[in-house]
Amino acid sequence: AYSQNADSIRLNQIGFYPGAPKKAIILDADHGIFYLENTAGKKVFTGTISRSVNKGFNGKYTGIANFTQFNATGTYKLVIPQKAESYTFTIANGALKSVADGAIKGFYYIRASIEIKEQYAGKWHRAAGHPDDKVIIHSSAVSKGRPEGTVISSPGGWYDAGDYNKYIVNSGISTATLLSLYEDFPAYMQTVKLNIPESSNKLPDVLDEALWNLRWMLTMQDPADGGVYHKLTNPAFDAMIMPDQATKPRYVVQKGTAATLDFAAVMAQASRIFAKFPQQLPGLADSCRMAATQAWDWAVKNPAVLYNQDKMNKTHEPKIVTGGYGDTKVDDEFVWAACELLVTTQNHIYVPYIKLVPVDAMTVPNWGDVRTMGYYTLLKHQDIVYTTAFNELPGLQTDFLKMADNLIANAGDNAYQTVMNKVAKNFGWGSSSVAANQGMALILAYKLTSDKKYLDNALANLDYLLGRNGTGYCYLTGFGHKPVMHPHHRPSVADGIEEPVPGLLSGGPNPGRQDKVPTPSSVPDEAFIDDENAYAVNEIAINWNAPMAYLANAIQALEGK
Ligand code: 9MR
Repeated sequence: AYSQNADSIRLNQIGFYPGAPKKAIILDADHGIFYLENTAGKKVFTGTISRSVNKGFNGKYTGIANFTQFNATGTYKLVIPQKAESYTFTIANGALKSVADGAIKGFYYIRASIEIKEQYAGKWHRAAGHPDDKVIIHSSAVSKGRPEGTVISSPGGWYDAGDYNKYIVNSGISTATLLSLYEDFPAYMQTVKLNIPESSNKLPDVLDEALWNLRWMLTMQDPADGGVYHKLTNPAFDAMIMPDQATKPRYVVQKGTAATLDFAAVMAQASRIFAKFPQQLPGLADSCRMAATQAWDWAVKNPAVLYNQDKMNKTHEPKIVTGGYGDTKVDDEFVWAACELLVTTQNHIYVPYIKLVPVDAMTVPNWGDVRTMGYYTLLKHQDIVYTTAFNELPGLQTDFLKMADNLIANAGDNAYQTVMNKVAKNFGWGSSSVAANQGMALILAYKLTSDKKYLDNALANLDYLLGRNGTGYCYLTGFGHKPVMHPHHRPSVADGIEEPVPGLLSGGPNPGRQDKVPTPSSVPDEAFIDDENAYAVNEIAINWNAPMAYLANAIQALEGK
C-alpha cells in the first residue's frame, strides 16, 4: 500500500548475502520500528530504526534500519508501518553474482570494430562500427617512419565512454583493473562465463574481454621508437548516432609520456598474466614484455611530453577537440610503470623510480593519478618483490593500511554509512568510480590483513552504487528497481530500444554542472539527473565500469568470508 514511498528507503536494490551486513537508509530519521515481510506477507523480522550520528550533506539526519542479524534466504521487502515499503530484494547465496557478471559483460557491448551479435547481446545487438583500419597519423604524431598523412591500422578496443574515441591514458587504468581482477581472484574468475564470442576458448572470459582492448593498445605504439600515441580519435565528438553511422576520419595524435607509461604498466602486467597461458596465447607474453620495456625506454628519454590539447591545436591541423585526458604530472605514471616492470622482470633498473610518498599523499587511484596502482602491485607480489633490490615493502604496507584505515574511520557515522559518503570532495565528475576504487583499495586491505572491517566497508560502497545513496538510483544500467535509464551513451540513445545498454556504470552525482544541465539538487551526493544530455553526471566510461566490475566480482569471490 505504501510502495509509492519505496524511494524513501535507500538500499541495495539487488540483494544481500545471508552472512553479510544488511542495512537500509530511511530518509525520514524519525525513530520507530521496521519489519521485514516475506512474499507471503508474513513478518519475519522486526527492528528499531536508529538515527545517523551525523547529518547528511543536505543537512538532515537519516534513519538506519539494520537487519544484519536476519539471515534466512528469500525475497523480502522492508516495511515502516503506515509510512513506506521498500522495493523487494533478496537474501541469497550468490546475491550479487548477476551484478558482478553484468559489469564485465558491459565491456562486450562497447567493443569497437566488431558486430555485437544477438546471440551474445540479445536485443542490443548492433552492426560493427569504427573499423579503424585506415587511421591517419595526425600532424602532431609524425615520426621518421610515419610522416604526416601515413595511414595505419588500429582496430578493436572499447569505446571510452558515451563517445566513440579510444584514449590510451584511460584504457591504461581500465585494462589494468580488469587484469587485476583476474590476477587477484584467479580461481573465481575461471568460473565466470559471460556469453561473449570467446566464451568457448580456453581462456577465462574476463581475460578475453581485457584482450579485446589490450590488442588495440598494442597497435598504438610507434614501432620505430616505442612511444605511444595519446589517443585515436575523430577531430570532434560524433552526434548521438549509432557506431556504424559514425564514419568521420580517425586520427592518432601526439605521443606522450603519460600514455606511454600507462601503456608500459599495462603491458608489463599483461605479460606476467599471459605467460601462464602459453598454449592459448603463444608469444603474447613476450610481445607484451617487449612493448612494455620499449615504451619505458621512450618515457625515460622523453620524461615530460605532456598532452596539452589547446597548445597542440595552436600549431597543428586538424584541430582536435575530443576528450583531453591531459595529465600535468607524470611522476605517478613513472611509479606505476616501474612497479609493474619490477614485478614482471625483477630488473633492478626500475627500483630508483619507485618513489614512496607520505601517507597523506597516498591516494585512491583515478585515470590521472595512478601511483597507488603501482603500490598495490608491490603489495600483492611481496614474494617476488622481496627478491629484488626494492627494500621498502614493510613501510609501504604500513602506510597503505594507514590509508585504508583513514578511509574507513568514522564511515559508520554519516547519513548513508559508507566510505563514499564521508566527504563532499568524493562527488566530482565520475563519482561512482570513486566509490568503486575506494572499494578496491579496501579489498586489498582485507586481503593483506583478513580483517573484516575492510571487506564490510567495501561492500557498503557497493551497496551505495546499487541504491543506498542520496538519489535512490541504482547506478549500474539494467539492474535494480530504480535504474538509470537515460545515460549519456550514444548507442543507448540512438538504438531505439527503451532500456539502455546493460552493465554500464553511470558517472553519478557531481555538483560541477560542466554540462550546463541543471540537476534537481546541488547537494554533493544528490546532484544528479538521469538525462542523456547530462554528461557530467550521467555518462558511462570504461574507467568507471572497471572498478565496478572489480569490486562486485571481488565481493562475490569473497562471499561468506
Ligand atoms: O572522466 C574524465 C573526468 O575526470 C574529467 O574531469 C572530464 C573533463 O576533462 O573528462 C572525463 O573523461 C571524458 C573524456 O574526456 C572523453 N570521454 C568521456 C569521458 C567521461 O566523461
